[in-house]
Amino acid sequence: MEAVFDKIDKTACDAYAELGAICLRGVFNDWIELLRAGVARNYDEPGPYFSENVLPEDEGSFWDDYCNWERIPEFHRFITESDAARLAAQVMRSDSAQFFHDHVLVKEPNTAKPTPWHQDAPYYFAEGRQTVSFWLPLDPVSKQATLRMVAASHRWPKMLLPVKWLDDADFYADQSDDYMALPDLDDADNMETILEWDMQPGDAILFDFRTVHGARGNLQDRRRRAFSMRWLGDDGHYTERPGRTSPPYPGHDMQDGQKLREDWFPILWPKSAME
Ligand SMILES: O=C(O)CCC(=O)C(=O)O
Repeated sequence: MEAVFDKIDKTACDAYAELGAICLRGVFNDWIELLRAGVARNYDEPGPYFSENVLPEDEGSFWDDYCNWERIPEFHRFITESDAARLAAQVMRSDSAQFFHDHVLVKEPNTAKPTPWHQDAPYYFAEGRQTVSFWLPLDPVSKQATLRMVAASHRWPKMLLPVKWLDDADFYADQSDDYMALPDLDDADNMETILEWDMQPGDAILFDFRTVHGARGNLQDRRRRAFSMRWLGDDGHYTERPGRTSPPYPGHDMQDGQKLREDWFPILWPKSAME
């Protein structure tokens, strides 16, 4: 299954709705240097949520940080001035695109630590039928190191139990029947299709908040820097989870079912919504 496009048209939207993930080629070529500079600044000036996901006794480094776009000018510029908001609205088949948050994920060379299979939705307090994350590699990535998607998993009947990346411990203390355990994706009986693409800087994977995804370690001899963005469409709203979400946004003061507050989560498409 290819699911590779160079623009968002009806076929790309249909593939996104059906598979929960597509790869877009070459859409952000002009922004890579700026984003690399932002990642370097993020490392030098970490935010309160900066975390290392490799245990001290293990080799390599897999760090991530999020919710920094308002203080890192390179991220702010990319999010507000690139085509991302328009592409997000188009692929979600939504009139609007509301920005949720940014996320930087860097795997240094020779880091065996995989990114566990997971869905983003159960970690978030934001949900809806119209959602999209963009994952932009800022270095070339082979299929061995790229982000991998389980096709059509956004339509699984229950969400996966969220886990902590450092040690796979349960993310919420109080688990309810709303969640299910991860099926064995290597079991031939499950017949899941894994979507994975060799990628170049400028390409992006677009995926639904409910699509199951993960990555192998980075055993390449180069870094694997990635910049992610999360967007919500017209039906995006706040939902209660059984504990502190990721990201947490303390003091957000939103109630179940409410649209996310626009002073923290701006609507960036249509452009007129910004005026
Ligand atoms: O970069 C990675 O390894 C994981 C990325 C991811 O899970 C995400 O962007 O939601």
